[in-house]
Amino acid sequence: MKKLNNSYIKLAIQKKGRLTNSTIALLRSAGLEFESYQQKLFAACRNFPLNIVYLRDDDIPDYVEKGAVDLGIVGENILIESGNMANKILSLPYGYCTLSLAVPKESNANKLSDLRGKRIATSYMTLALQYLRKNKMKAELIRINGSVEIAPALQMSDAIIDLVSTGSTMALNDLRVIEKIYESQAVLIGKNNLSSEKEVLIQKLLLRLNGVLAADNYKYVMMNAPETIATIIQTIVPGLKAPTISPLATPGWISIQTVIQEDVFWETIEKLKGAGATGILVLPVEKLIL
Ligand code: PRT
Ligand code: ZN
Repeated sequence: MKKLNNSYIKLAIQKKGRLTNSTIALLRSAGLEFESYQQKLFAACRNFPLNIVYLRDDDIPDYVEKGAVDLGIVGENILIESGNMANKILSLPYGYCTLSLAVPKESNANKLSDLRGKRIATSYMTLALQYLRKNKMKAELIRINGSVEIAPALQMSDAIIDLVSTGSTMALNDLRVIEKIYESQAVLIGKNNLSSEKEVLIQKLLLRLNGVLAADNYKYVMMNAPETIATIIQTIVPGLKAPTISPLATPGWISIQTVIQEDVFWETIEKLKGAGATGILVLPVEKLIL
């Protein structure tokens, strides 16, 4: 029987599913080199003391809590649903979805309280129960493990609670969302009370992951501007500390280099153009260590 090196940290990721590709892409862009073909159950990184273990997402929180692995990446909904005490360490920018309450299009129900005493099918019993309790609602929850969206058409239920990302599954099944219950995304989770050697390795891994995640939030920008507007430009793009400003060969003109946050990117570019900046050149940032 093959045993994993115990001095390495072990990270469980989804073997095959919605989080797999983004998780592997994130780990690779953090510089980790490992195999990821489908039949593999684990892979040792070639350039970091880390073993990657491929599991079903539902099993990951328990493996982490029991210490079989040190870290895991799952949907936050799965962590909460599992009810276990693994720690959330970092939110990751993928796996976005919303646990939602939906009814058949022709239903008269327009809010949760219209479903008093009715049947609601779901695979997410813990989150659904919390939601009913919080709203002091009595309804019958019916547990279904997959294809929940079919339950109303088969008269198994009057409503469903399920995850929605694009909304096309709901639309295809003639269902309409009436309430949003919980927003989820992928998260990195970890076991409590790890040895100090493992903590050191985890901090190193986090530095790499944070470097990639922070870089995704920024664009590197270079532009030219008349030096008379240098102060205005600095107020529009303060940069990480301050923008780099250097003179151009043309008298009275400067070149400015700085970073812009992705979520305010276009409005910042509009302000820069409005202020008089020209020749704006935008480059991706590969890593950013804050
Ligand atoms: O085999 P394994 O148990 O590992 O995988 P799984 O089939 O249980 O999970 P998987 O791969 O479907 O989802 C993994 C995680 O991705 C989930 O736990 C969520 O955190 C996250 N996620 C993001 C989603 C969705 N989006 C999503 N849309 N999980 C499921 N769905 C399903 C939803 O249940 C519904 O059936 O997709 C359908 C709706 O999608 P839209 O795009 O039509 O709205
Ligand atoms: Zn699953």
